[in-house]
Amino acid sequence: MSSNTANTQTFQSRLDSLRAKSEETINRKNPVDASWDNGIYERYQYPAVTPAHVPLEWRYDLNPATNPFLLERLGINATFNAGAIERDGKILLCVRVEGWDRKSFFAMAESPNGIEGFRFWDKPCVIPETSDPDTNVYDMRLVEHEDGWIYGLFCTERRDPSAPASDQSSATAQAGLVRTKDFVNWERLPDIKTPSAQQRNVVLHPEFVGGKYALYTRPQDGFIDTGSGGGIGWTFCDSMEKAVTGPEAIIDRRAYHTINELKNGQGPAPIKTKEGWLHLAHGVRNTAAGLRYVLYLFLTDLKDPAKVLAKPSGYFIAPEGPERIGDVSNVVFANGWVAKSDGSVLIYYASSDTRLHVATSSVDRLLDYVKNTPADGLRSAASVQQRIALIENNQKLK
Ligand code: M1P
Repeated sequence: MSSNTANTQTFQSRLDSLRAKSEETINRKNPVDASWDNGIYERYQYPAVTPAHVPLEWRYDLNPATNPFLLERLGINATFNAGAIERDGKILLCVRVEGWDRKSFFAMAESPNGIEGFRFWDKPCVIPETSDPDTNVYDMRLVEHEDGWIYGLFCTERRDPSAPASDQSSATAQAGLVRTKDFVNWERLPDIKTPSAQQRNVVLHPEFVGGKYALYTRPQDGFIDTGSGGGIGWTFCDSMEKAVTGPEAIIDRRAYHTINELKNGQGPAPIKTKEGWLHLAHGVRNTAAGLRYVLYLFLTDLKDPAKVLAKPSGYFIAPEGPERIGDVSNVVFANGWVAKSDGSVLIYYASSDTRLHVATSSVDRLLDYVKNTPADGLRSAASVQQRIALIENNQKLK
């Protein structure tokens, strides 16, 4: 047998095995994780989208003449922080895909039920650049606005132009903007301008408020530290084609010794319910082991989405078990969820900047959780009193 024949056989059998593994991952059933039961939401046994879901055609040169060893030339490091939307009964995700080269890009993946079977479309999204090219783009929030467009708001990151040549890590973050009707053709609009030095986690409210576009922002002085930025901001602009916002009012303020003492950010656009706008956000605190990112919920007024009506103490989702470990450990982050017409809610959260999970709940359960869970007492003594009230009420049931 010539060495060429041997190579061809190895190539074909490896390719068959890679294809079989890829299909196995995509077609894997994803049962509820029975070991998890807090009544608020279900977790699932497997992540919904992993690097192994990314098509082989995106990673390997499949031509035996140019890649005889079938090397993975353009590997995928992570699939996480996805925007989400329902279309024709299917769930579409705009996934943050990160290559081995550290660059993130967006790619659409779809599933018939939003729990399993996520398959990427043929090619990643092509996002046009502005005259000031993005170095990195990530964390798209998909918002179907009442003006008829689907907007994608994302973070555009560039090197800090004021950094000396010796500093190759200082960056600036701003809110990039695209719109689409089909998730294939993306029209790039100018970056959103706000009064703040930097922005991340900017989200469009799905309805006009007082005839204007309304935005959740996250004012920040620097790339990592929010500095004087006090929390989740709220602002308006007249147009999305040249979005220049007014001042940012802080609607959900950071507070000492809480889950969001260091920073926070709006997750996806809020869900409209009969009792108010339901918000999913992330909060960050400092620990001896580094930053810890968790998710929390709050409810705002239907007529005035900037007015907080209820906010439970503590976190809603925190990293559990293997979710705790990854590229940036001890992180959960969410920028996509879907409220279905049957009242169920699909929540897409990523763990440790590495892979994407789904959790499920319902609008009714989430509203109950948000309205009836005690607010943060902000002191140990107040927390003890909350627990004693709970215990004494339960004792009366005996
Ligand atoms: O690494 C954790 C997260 O860090 C950033 O979030 P924030 O802007 O709140 O600090 C984002 O880069 C996010 O993508 C990432 O998951």
